[in-house]
Amino acid sequence: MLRNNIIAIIAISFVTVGGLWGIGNLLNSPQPSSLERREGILLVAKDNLFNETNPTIYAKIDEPTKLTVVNKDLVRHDLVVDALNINTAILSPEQDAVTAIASEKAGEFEYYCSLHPATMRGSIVVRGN
Ligand SMILES: [Cu+2]
Repeated sequence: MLRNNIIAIIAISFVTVGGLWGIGNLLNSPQPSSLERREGILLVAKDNLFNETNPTIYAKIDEPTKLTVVNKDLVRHDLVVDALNINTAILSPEQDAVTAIASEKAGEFEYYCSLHPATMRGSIVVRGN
């Protein structure tokens, strides 16, 4: 009899704690991660590519655009745009860097990873308003 009571108390405790834990999760509804809240352009380095396709990035003259580079790969990467003086320096896995695309001139500028320039390169197109 005593043992049954103890088992019941333990079971009720589990239910109570589980319930409180659930309520806690509801109250602290998941916030978007800091990366998701960042406006601007996000480039994710993974599998020796930027955003899977090395996409063309568009920006406007005299309108700085925030550029975040995140290394989600198992190896180191960086992002360099010689013509726009952008260089994140080497990013280890899980590191990120925030910079900006800013240009007074229209044009097409090449971005690349200095460690994997054969596969990780694309264009930044800066256009007038
Ligand atoms: Cu790379």
